[in-house]
Amino acid sequence: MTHPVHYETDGSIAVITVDNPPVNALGHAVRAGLVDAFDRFEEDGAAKIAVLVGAGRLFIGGADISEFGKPRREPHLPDVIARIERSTKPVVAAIHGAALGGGLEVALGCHYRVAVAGAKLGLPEVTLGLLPGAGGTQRLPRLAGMDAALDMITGGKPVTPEIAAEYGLIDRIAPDGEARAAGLTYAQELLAEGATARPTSNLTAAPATKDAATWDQLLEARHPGQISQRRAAEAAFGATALPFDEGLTQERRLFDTLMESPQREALIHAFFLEKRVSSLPELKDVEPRPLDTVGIIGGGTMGSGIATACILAGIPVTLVETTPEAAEKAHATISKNLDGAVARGKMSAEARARADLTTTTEYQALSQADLVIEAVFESMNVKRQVFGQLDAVMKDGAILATNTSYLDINEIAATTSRPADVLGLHFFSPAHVMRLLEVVVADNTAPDVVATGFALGKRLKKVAVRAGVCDGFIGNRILSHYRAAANEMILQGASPYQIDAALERFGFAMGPYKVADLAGLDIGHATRKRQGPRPGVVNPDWDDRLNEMGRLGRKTGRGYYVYEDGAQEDPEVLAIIDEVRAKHGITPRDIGDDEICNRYMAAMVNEAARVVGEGIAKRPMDVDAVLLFGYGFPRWRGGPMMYADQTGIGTIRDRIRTYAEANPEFWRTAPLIDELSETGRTFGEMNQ
Ligand code: 3H9
Repeated sequence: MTHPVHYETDGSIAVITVDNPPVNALGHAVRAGLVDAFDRFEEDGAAKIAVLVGAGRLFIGGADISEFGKPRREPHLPDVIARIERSTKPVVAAIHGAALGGGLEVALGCHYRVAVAGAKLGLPEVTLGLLPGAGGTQRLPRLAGMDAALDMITGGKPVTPEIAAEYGLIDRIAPDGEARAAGLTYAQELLAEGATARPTSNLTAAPATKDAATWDQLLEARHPGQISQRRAAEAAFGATALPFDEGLTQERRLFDTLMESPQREALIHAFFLEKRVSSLPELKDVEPRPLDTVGIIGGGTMGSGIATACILAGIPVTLVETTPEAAEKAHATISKNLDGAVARGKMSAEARARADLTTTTEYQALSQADLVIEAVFESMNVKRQVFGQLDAVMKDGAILATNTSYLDINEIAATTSRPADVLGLHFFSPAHVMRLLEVVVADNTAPDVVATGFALGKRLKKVAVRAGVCDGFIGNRILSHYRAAANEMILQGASPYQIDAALERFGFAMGPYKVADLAGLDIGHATRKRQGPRPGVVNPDWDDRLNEMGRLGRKTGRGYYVYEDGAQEDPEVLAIIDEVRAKHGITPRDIGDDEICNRYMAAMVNEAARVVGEGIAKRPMDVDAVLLFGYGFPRWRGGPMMYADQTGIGTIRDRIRTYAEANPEFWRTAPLIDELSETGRTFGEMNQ
């Protein structure tokens, strides 16, 4: 292996390059290499100034996250940065691409900073459940002042060179170009000026406008239940309250507390699974098919959203609708979505001008498409018809995909003469916004068709997860089960509002009844009718009543909530629920928030374990990804399987057994839960 830190000289300038692909992470060899390089610079009489650069596409992506949780090896990053800052000759950081986390902290330890236009500079540690632990909380405030530093440290979002320059975090911006050249130019100028070493730790931080207690309250309100943001602010306030060294000691202590926290474990799990779920061992050597043009059938919300997602990724789209009016309407919807993307800075005006969208009523227009995604009404008869027409017009080797959310894809595939070319691509609404894509593999789907599904996911910047065929695939199948557990709690005495509030406090973006209102109560109603009676599942008669009353949720202004000045609770709904309880002879009991969360999560984990046990999801992390990226599961809890591991699978099993006393048919433990509880293995171990 070549050494990941190079030292060379260019006249009187030492150029120190971090070369550790793919992101120049500060693993052990890099840290040791940096200390050696800066020792050498100190002793190199010919070198008067040093330029630190990163090889490849960025400066330094941060500490090596894969080392977290393993025994620490010297030199530690704070000591490496102290070594750089202690250099008696000036050091310039020349930043391109990104300087993130420990990468930015290294730059802060340098004496001068130049960033190439377009670079991202940030401290994203809080998004990993951590805080900047290599002096970032002490050096950034000394350069940028407390207000800007607190924003960056607790928000975790990177800033542009322009903003960084405004904050005083960098000294200059180099126009487009190479970091090395920008660093050399700046170093030459500094030499000519006779510039000297300029340790950031010698500076004094401009005080914060708001005090520490106010920041703490603000962060608790902004990130309820999460600890990293508050600890990060606490550390940063050391920059004005304490001498530099004591501030560093406090930072380290708080960093270590976070390193041990379950939230850190969950957030780093979420970071890695975003990439890992789409790497499937069985597809390692499989080449995807070409993917230059996409066809879409149906221009409703889903079809238009999928078309928008494809165009945003630069893929030409041909969309087929049944009538010219419908085709025109779809065209208008997609155009509006794209204009919105330009307004939000998600698409350039040039890319908007190049957007390649055709809407038509002719299936024949799809004859040369590489992939067609059907997004029509959820009826097997309609799908049969569509797939028959596609089979007739599409070229050999093209892929026929369905966006169905529950229909049997084997049955759909069987209606064509080419079942190997058929798969499910299940998008989530709005399809150009939601990150999740379930790639549903039917019995006869060819491996290169699956690989193309994942390739599409990558191009659309989605988190693509493999799922097998069953009613609801991974996500909607599990959802049906935990929704049933919530309905059981309503029947027993909880109100929908209490359930929503408890689960929102747990960390869900929205409680299940607000979600139901958003999706439309008619949708949930239709699903239940289709599924028919299920063992142990209570029929929510109140929901039938709300449907009959035309209370379909947000779209009608009323559902579980009344939508006037936000979502308001409604006594009428509670009265309907009371009537239902009375009809069943149920005396409501008090159900506390803990019980609500425990039951809901037990139902979710139990069904998820069945989904994994049956091979619908290949690995527990696939379930975590689906719930995190498609169902508003709190990222800092890492997904239901991570939650189960952290809670203890035996504890979840015991809870299920307790709930089973009243409803044994619904609360049967999944075989995998029994097996893991008995062997002491975890879901996490199954991911290895
Ligand atoms: C920190 O710094 C703590 C310090 O304050 C204190 C320490 C004492 N480590 O995203 P990509 C992998 S915390 C290890 O596709 P891009 C990634 O998993 C750290 N691995 O590239 C992927 O692996 P694979 C703070 C990492 O060009 C591969 O590299 N830093 C790390 O689209 C390529 O990644 C962050 O939070 C890492 N730090 O984007 C930055 N980073 O190929 C996190 C990436 O096997 N990283 N990998 O799937 C990022 O935001 C992006 O990766 C980055 C590059 C913008 C850097």
